[in-house]
Amino acid sequence: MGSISRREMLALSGAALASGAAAPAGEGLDAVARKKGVRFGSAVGVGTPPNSAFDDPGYRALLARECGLIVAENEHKWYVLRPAAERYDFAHADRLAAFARESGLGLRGHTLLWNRDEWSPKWLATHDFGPRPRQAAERMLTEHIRTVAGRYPQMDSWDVVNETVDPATGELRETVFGRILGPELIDICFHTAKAAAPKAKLIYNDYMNFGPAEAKHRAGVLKLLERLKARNAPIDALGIQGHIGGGVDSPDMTRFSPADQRDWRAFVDEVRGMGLDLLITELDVNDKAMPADIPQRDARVAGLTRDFLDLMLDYRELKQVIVWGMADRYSWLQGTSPRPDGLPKRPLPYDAELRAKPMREAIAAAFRAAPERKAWA
Ligand code: 9MR
Repeated sequence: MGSISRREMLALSGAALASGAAAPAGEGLDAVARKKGVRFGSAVGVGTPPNSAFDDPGYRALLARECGLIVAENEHKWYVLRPAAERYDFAHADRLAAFARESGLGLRGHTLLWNRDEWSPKWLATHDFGPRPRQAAERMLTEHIRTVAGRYPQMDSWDVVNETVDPATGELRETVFGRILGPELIDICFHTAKAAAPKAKLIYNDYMNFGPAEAKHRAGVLKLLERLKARNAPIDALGIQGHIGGGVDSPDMTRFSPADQRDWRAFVDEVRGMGLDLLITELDVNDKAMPADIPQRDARVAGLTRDFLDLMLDYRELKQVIVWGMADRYSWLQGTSPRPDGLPKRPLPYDAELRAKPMREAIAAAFRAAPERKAWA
C-alpha cells in the first residue's frame, strides 16, 4: 500500500476516534471476497456534493481499506469528459486514476456510452452531423471510445454501453446515435472497445430489476444480449446494477418474494446460458419505504443485501460486487425521491460519519458463505 494510503488510514482512524466510530477489525471486504474468487469495490465521485466523496480523506482511506477496485461515479461520462464537441476534459478522471494507482486499487470504467439523451452533453442534441451523418456519427463515437479507453489502459473492465434498453418497451431507446446508426450502434461500441482496450472485460450494464413491473426490461436486455452474441460482438459480462429496495412492497421486507426470486433466477440463467459472466455494478438499497427507526431500517437494508448477494453469489459467473458508494452521506439517493419523513436515507455499508453499518457485515457474511469460483485473471 502506498504512502498516501497509510497517511489517509491515519486520518481515518483520527476521524473515527473523533466521532466515536471504529472501522471493523480484521480484513477488508475485498480481502474476504478474494478468498472466493470475487472482487469488491465502490464508486467514488469527484465534484460537487453529494458527489464530492473524493475530497474527504477519511473516505479515501475507507476505499483503500475495504476495496480492491474503484469506479468513477460520473467522471467518465460524456457530459463530464466532453464539455464541447471538440474538447475533452480529463481532469477529474485523471485524479481518480492517480489515486487508484497510488493506493494499489484496480479501476473499472463507467461508461463509454450512456445511450440516453438526457445524460448526454447538451451540445450533442443539436450537433450537425453534416451531409453524411452515418459516417460522421460513427467517427465521433469510435474516436471517443478510442481516446477514452486508450487513455486508461489499466481498466479492469468497461461498461461499454449503459442502459440502452427502454424499460417501458424492452426496445432500444431512441437516442441521437441510435437514430442515425440503428441497432448496429451497440456492435460498433463493443468492437471499438475491444480494439482500444484489449485487456479489459467488456460489459453491458443496466438496471433491470426484480418484480413483474421489470419483466419487459429483463426481456429487452436478454434480446439485446442474444443479438450481440449472435453477431459475435466481444462482450464478456452483464453488469447488473443492483439498485435494490425501490420496488419492495412492504416496509418489513428483508427477502425477495419466492415468485420474484424465481423470475429473477430464470433471467440470470438465460444470461449464463449465453456464456456471459456477471457483475453487480452499483449495489445500494433504497430505504425510502422502510421504517424511520434506525436499527430497524438498517436491519432491513442488511437483510435485503444479504438475500440479494446470497442469490447472486450462488452463480460462479459472478466475479465482482461493486457498491454505488461506501457511505450514506455521499449516496445519489439522498437527492432522488426523498423519504416522506424527510430523514436522510441509509442505503450504503457505512453511515454519514463513516461508521460501519449492518449492511457492511451482511456483505462480508455473504462473501464468507459464498462458493469458490475462478477469479477473473
Ligand atoms: O450516482 C450518479 C449521480 O451522481 C449522477 O448525478 C447521475 C447522473 O449522471 O448518475 C448517477 O449514477 C447512475 C449511473 O451512472 C447509472 N446507473 C444509475 C445510477 C444512479 O442514477
